[in-house]
Amino acid sequence: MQTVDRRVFLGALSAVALPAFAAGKIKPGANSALIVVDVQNCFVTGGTLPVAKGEEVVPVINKLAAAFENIVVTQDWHTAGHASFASSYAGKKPFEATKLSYGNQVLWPDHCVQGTDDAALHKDLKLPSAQLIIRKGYRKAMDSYSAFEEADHKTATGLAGYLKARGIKTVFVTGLATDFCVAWTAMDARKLGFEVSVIEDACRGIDLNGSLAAAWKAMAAKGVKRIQSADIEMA
Ligand code: VGL
Ligand code: ZN
Repeated sequence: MQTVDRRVFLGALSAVALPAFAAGKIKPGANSALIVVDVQNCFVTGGTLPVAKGEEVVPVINKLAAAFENIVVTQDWHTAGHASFASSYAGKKPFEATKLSYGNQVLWPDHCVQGTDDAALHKDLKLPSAQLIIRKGYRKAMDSYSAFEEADHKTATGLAGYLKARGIKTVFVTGLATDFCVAWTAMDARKLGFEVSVIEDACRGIDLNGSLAAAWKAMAAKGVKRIQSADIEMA
């Protein structure tokens, strides 16, 4: 008799435990925004600065979009002859670094030049409800990995003001590349007072000299949460 009682008890317990687990998922509300960073042709296979498996983020982000009322998209948007291009300096090669007036700058292949197909959003990215596209890195002399502040850490893009004016308190960052534009965007968002999660499987990294592990460590130190797309409750 005792055994039977215990089974009944365990059955009742799991019946309440299951819905409780589902309710533990994150449900983004009106004060949350999804930020989709640089999902552009330049950063996927066939682009000028391809991130390994960069295109794999597209279906993950498309699916996540249904859970968000507010979506912001960013585009890396450089001039020709941009200060972040190795080709702008005699004797410099892509992936080397240099010092510019605002600090250290990794030099990249020419990429995401304004108005080119390379700079266009990935054709399979389906974000019809996105409300803002913010372009960055458009000043010839200054880069901007972050969607919030240019590389001098002073010049605002206006994104923080936009989000705050609309009552956004929490941002979920996705896109390319985890260790550059995603990480800088996430860390600046923290600095500007937002709650921040990076959705890991909705991002891919460049990983230049250990930059991917370093970025996760730096983000954790700033209070950026590392979550998975499965942690978000789909509407
Ligand atoms: C990015 C390097 C250069 C990025 C942009 O989107 O992460 N990385 N420009
Ligand atoms: Zn760039």
